[in-house]
Amino acid sequence: MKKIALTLLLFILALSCGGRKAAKANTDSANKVQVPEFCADSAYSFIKEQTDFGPRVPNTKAHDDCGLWIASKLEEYGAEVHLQEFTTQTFDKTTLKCTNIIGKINPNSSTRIILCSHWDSRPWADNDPDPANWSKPVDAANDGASGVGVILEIARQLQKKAPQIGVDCILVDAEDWGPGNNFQGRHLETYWGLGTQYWAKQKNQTSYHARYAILLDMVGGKGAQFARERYSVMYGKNVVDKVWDMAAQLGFGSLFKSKEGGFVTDDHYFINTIAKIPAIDIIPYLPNCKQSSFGPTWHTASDNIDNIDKNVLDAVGKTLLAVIYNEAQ
Ligand code: AHN
Ligand code: ZN
Repeated sequence: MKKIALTLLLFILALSCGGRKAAKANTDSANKVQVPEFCADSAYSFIKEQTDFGPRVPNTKAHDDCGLWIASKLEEYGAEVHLQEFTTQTFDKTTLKCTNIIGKINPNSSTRIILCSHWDSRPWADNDPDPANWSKPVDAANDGASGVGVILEIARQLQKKAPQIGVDCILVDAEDWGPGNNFQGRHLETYWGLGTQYWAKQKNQTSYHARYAILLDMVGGKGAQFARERYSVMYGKNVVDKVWDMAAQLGFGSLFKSKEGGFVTDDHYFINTIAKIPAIDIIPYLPNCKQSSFGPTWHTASDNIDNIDKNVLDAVGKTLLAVIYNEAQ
């Protein structure tokens, strides 16, 4: 019975993506950019597979099991996988056993770009309207799994059609164990992005370099809109222009707004300041949303699979693949 259900699911997936060429957004004859193949159903199923493990909070079995699953998917799609294990201390003096998962596509190419996302879940839904949820971990379908899901689907597509450049998928751990609203002490940037800080310091011991990095953070929420985040503009304006121009050319200008957003302390901040690689952040900016400018489900119990929108995944995935295929050696 289970096997039949799985076969049926794969069949539906094949029907929904495989057959038709993705040319819908490209009917304008003046538009010379080819819309790459990207299957939002597949990205969605990668998100669901992560949330099915349970919240991926560091120091839990769900976290460790999901990390191995992510690594196995990158391997399946032909990437050279490195697990960077480390321990780190949080603002509340918890010691975490963590892993950054690195998947290198075209490992021998000297010209490289980075796609980055955190894969851990926040341990507390401390922005939930109901205080009963403040101590519960977050499913993190959007704030964690969405970026990983889009990157895994990009890796799957790159195996079918190789890019000219190398692509490093860097899935960082321990981004989201930062202090919440009720924290009494001073809020430091370094409380966030612990996995990225570790990766960037290690990187500085090597000769590794990348042309630029693109961080995907909460790229699947219903009603998402992406503005030009300010640290991204400050450190990587040409990369922001490249990505936002491509989105507009593909017909996704209603999601990728040309206005400026706020300054966000996120993984890209440490790639810029420690690793010195220009890094931008694709992150929602909804200044009129009363729960959070990151969207209504941010750090709440509602950040689950029901609030993921395939159209948002589709826009982000196609835009990034088009940027990657456009990049020359
Ligand atoms: C702060 O709230 C300081 N930074 C947001 C970074 C973040 C948390 N991204 C996802 N969750
Ligand atoms: Zn978060």
